[in-house]
Amino acid sequence: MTDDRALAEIIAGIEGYDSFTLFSHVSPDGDTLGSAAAMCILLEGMGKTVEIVCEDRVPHIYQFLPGVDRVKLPQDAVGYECAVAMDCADVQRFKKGEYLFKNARYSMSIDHHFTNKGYADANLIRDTASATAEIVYDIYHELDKPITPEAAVCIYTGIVTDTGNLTYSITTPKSIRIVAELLENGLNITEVNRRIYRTVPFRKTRVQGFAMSNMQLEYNGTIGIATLTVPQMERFGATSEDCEGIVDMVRDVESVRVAIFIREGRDGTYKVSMRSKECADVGKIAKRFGGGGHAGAAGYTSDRPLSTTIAEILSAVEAEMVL
Ligand SMILES: [Mn+2]
Repeated sequence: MTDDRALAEIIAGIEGYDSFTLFSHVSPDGDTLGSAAAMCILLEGMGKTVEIVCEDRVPHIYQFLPGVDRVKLPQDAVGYECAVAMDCADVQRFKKGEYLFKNARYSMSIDHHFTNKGYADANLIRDTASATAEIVYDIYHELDKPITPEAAVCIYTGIVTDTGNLTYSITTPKSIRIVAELLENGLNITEVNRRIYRTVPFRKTRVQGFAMSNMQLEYNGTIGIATLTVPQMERFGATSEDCEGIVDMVRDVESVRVAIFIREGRDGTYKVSMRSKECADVGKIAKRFGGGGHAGAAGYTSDRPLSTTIAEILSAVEAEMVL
């Protein structure tokens, strides 16, 4: 199906139904929440009834997004006529909300993950978009609806969080043009950036400092590895959300080509996150261990002891690295 045809189907779905359940994925990020919130503003502006559903609670840093205080857990949702998945590459991303999605009269998927196979009745998948929020921006234009100041904050948040503040390779001239247009319409980027990047809980700064000072370098400094156990996190009163970004700090060390961060979960398993500077396909490695992701960023869950998990991932990365 052509992209024009897919967009036309999405527009027909928006115009044809009166009530919508929007889905953000498990472990919600700025794009899945920003694009769902922007979509919610658009639909409500058209007089529709809308709810947003997510398996997990909205992380502290995204609670400033307009409307996300209304995000419901799947068990609290009504389940409206039309289900719309925002930034969800597959149905596993809904977790418990999957039955709601499948029971809707009509379903749509709006996404930019190239792995999205089109599981809905209508699928608008653009892997050239830096963020799903960029596609929502296009939907506003297609419907000729003005982007309200609230919607601008949501779209901007989706784009900047998925592009590493407009610096990752997925950033396109179009991403920056959209941001420029939002700025022309009065978006306060200083304020939004302060909320996303410069409003850090003290416990987060402390637990990240702890993880960094215990970081190890392996294989001539080309692999960086940081770990955190539950007791270590408890020392700082830190949650899993406070550990976001540690793997990126490991990646940023000059000699590091592949970064690994291993965090113990409450259930005793270990969450392994990886980043690669184009010298090993970490998505391939993660897949071998039952996880997923891209060549540059991927992860999986290990139910082996910590020492075994470290040994396994180090040898897998070493075997995969091309320096
Ligand atoms: Mn995204």
